[in-house]
Amino acid sequence: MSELFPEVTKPIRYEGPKSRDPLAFKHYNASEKVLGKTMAEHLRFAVCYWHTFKGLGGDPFGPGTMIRNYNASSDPMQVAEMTLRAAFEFFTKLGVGFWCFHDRDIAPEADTLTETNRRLDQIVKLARKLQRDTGVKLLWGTANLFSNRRYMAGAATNPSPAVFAYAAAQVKKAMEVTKELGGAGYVFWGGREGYDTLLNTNLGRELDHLATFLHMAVDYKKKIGFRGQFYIEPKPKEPTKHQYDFDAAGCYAFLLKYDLVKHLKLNIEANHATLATHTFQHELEFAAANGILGSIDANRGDLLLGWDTDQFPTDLYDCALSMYTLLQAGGFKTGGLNFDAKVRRQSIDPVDLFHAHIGGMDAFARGLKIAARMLKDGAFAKFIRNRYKGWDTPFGRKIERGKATFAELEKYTLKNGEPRIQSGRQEMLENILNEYIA
Ligand code: XLS
Ligand code: NI
Ligand code: NI
Repeated sequence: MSELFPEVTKPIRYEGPKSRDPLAFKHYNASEKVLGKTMAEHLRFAVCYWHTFKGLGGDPFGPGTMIRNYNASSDPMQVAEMTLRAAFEFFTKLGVGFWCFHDRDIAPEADTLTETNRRLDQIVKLARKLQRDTGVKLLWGTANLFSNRRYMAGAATNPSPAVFAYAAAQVKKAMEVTKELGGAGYVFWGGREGYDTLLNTNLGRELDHLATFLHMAVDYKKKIGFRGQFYIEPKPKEPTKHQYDFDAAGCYAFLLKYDLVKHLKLNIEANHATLATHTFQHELEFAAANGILGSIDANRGDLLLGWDTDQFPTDLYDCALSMYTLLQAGGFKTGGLNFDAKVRRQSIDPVDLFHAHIGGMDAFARGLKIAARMLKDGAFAKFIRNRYKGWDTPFGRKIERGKATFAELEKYTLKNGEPRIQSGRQEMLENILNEYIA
């Protein structure tokens, strides 16, 4: 097979902000240090397999528009192999350190589980070799528990224990291959874990089943000695009307209730935050505040469309504010920035995949640099510290420690009268933020 990306003859290089070459980085300079770490170490970019190589531009109104040379065979396993080779050509030319996949993205499902697993093993063997040859690593693996018709009513939350069992078998295998490929993590995204109508749903029972499923995965992780981090990926809806992993707060409550919080962190996706009517930064901030910030699916939605459009991230405010929260939380440990994003239906050329990823990587590199400057200057941190300074007085501390009573606070108020209030200065702070973005 010829190369998939002949128009990209050499790896994408950093040329600096003055470059006008659309196939060069203007801001992402992998080895440049920011706050003591290289950009590559901070950002840990990953390319996702499903959109980038399996997505062909189809939408509910029409099939795919993109013709790729790695699909030019009637043998599905040959296609799988050619796709994997094309993917590693892409990772290497782009210069990313990581990739992510679903089991069914890399090897097509067969008629029986035995044959499906055999196919997966065959492709995983090649993936191992290509990883070794290129140095590209696996950020996380996952199982597709939503495409096959058997999962139409959910996987772990299916009304049938036989479907639950099938899903368990699939996840067992997906965890094994993730381990074999040295994956730094494993993601649970509940594609159809939710409901379309409560008229046919036992919500409480389904939630219990989901927790049982995750506990079994935790046990199996121990059993096989897989040391990667488990993540759960919040999303409020789509494909179901209501997903159980609705948002960061909903996931946290679920993990707490079922004693899973020490086993799973969150994989926060920007577009899912939008669908949950939160900002991307809010979701990250909530996860960070509760010690469950794990990894990021980097993309963006379209506020006018209202579904998971999975566009490439280009919004500098989002990139800067998300990096600001991430840096304050200590950065990624096992996680990274996975581009869970797809090029638009009209972007039919293979080179469009480069433009998309270069733009996303540059946007986050700028976000990182902006966030680092905001942190160094400490303008927002100082403002926030000052805003809460009453809590640093003996009076505030006593309340924070839980040592004060309502009666005492009533006494304090009767004595001191009306509290002095302060401006929130939102507009001033927004103006300061704009100065950093510029
Ligand atoms: C879909 C999800 C999916 C997960 C992986 O909306 O974002 O792509 O990241 O299963
Ligand atoms: Ni995602
Ligand atoms: Ni998504």
